[in-house]
Amino acid sequence: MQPSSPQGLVLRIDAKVCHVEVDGERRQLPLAGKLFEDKGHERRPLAVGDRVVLDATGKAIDAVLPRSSQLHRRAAAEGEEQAQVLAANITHVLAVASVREPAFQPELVDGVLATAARERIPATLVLSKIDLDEALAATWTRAYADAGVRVLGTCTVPDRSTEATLRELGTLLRQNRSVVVGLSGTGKSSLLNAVLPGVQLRTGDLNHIRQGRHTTTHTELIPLPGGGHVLDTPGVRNFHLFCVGSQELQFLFPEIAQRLPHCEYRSCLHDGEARCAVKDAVERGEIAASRYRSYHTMLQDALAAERPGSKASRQPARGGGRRRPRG
Ligand SMILES: Nc1nc2c(ncn2[C@@H]2O[C@H](COP(=O)(O)OP(=O)(O)OP(=O)(O)O)[C@@H](O)[C@H]2O)c(=O)[nH]1
Ligand SMILES: [Mg+2]
Ligand SMILES: [Zn+2]
Repeated sequence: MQPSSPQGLVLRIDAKVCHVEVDGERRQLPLAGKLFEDKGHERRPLAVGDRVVLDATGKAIDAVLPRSSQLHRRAAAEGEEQAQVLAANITHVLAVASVREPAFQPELVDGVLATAARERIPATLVLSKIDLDEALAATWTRAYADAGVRVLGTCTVPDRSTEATLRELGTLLRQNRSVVVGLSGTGKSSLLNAVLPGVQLRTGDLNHIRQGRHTTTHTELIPLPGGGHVLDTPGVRNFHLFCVGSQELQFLFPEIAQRLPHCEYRSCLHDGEARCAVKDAVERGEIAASRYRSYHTMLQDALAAERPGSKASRQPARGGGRRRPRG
């Protein structure tokens, strides 16, 4: 690589072209075949947020620079296990989940939070549409506060908007390069519009979303006027951890790992072992049942993947994969 090779920042990736910011100007560059040669277990050779080096012509991407962080999930692909990188070089993850419409999905939220924890990226749960059910919002807020997660309850409906939490969100966004992740229709784009002056993203109506159509169709990196960047993403339907060992998993759930010293067995996986402090804490309501269910589902997945000769981890976890927690 020549020291003078121009560098760029990936703002958006379409089917055949990649939008790259180079010296303050936006260029659309083809995805050169050579990038696919060494993409390892990743489904795509680069992600939004990547820094890239262009070739001498400035018209092709020559290389992707090492990432400081990435948010990735297990891709729903056939054959070999693959990771889908949703965003690269981010400093903050916003998991957006609405209280209702669509209903709160703990497994998805916990998948995002666990992935962020694994990458050591700070994360915040944005509990959106709290106007639709304040009691339920309070229940979820408590469950995640018990897990040591920062929760911001928000409403963006004019006249009912939660000004203090929206301000706090604005501050977080300006201080970070954040990625916003959640189900379609949870109000991700609405939040960015409400918080960031001058940002006018398209937002959807729920009928459209109920038919399975997303409003935001591309991940796009948006530079913010007061500093920071944010990546708005299309809704995801699930968020499965990519390759996590069964022993490692509990450390992605702080309230579970915290109890391990009180379990009878030092190698306790909190999966039915005798005298398990996690089981006791769940029974006493000190750990949210939904959090434990998420952990348990992910654990069965990890154990299945570790079995010799198993190509298992893409299959639904034993007993837990399709179960909907009662909340
Ligand atoms: N009641 C209520 N509705 C909201 C709130 N925020 C957003 N909505 C509505 O939720 C719907 C979806 O909002 P979007 O911002 O497009 O959702 P999104 O998460 O960006 O959806 P995708 O781009 O498809 O992933 C719209 O009809 C919004 O008006 C809120 O705080 N309260
Ligand atoms: Mg959107
Ligand atoms: Zn235990």
